[in-house]
Amino acid sequence: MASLLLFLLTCILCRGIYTAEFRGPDAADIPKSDPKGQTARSDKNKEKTKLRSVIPLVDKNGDGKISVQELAAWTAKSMKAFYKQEADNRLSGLDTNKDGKVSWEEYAKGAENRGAFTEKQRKRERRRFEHANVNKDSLLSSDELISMFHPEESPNMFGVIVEEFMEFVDSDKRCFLSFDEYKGKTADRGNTDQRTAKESFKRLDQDNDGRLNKEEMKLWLAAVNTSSQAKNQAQRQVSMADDNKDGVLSEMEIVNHVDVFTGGREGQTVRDEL
Ligand SMILES: [Ca+2]
Ligand SMILES: [Ca+2]
Ligand SMILES: [Ca+2]
Ligand SMILES: [Ca+2]
Repeated sequence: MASLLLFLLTCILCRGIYTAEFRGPDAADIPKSDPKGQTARSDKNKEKTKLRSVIPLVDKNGDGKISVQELAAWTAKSMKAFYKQEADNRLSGLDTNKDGKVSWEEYAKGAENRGAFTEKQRKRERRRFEHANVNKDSLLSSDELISMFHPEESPNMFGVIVEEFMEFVDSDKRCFLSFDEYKGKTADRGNTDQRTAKESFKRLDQDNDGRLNKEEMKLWLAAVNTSSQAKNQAQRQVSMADDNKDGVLSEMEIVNHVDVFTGGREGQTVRDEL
């Protein structure tokens, strides 16, 4: 369940961050509307102004249009900056001896302080810690710490996460994931219907033997990492806002579809595609 939770959290987090990054940090402070609807209108105008100010930063080749690639790169960059900031904050909380790194003892102490750190969890976290510690100095740097909380970002973590996941879902302990087991984990909250689950399962089942082996499960992880999600999201956003169907977005197309970039439903389908 922890890994599934991780997938869900990642998706939810991404939804929030993508839109927050594009909208700018203080939009949440603006009241939604007043009885005359004037505040709502001025909200929209503020969001449009912010969007306009971001466009030149996204438009890497400076041709005045935003391509899927430019949008995806911007989104991924924003997400990664957020992960880095998050890891720096966590590090300063965990690093009790102030050497700028997190030892296993410091990490475990932090988990204990948050409450209910069972022996099983300790074992699992320890295994993650070992894999995240790329340079094997027994300490996690801020960059290595990202792998603990966002293992989908680091291919060196895929093996251990698949192990964890299989411990939870491989009900018949055959080291393969059947469609029923997969469906049970992706469709159990009503967010993915049977048909979508079947399609995504088929995509992952590369050797077509009707079950997922560990290597195929790693593809699943690769599909939820920031770059993949950013690419999917950028494709959807461009197709939703590209009024003249030339495959890129002009400033006017972006501003005319402010909702596509500043909130609402975008990101909703990320998990459905897994
Ligand atoms: Ca461009
Ligand atoms: Ca330390
Ligand atoms: Ca297979
Ligand atoms: Ca266009």
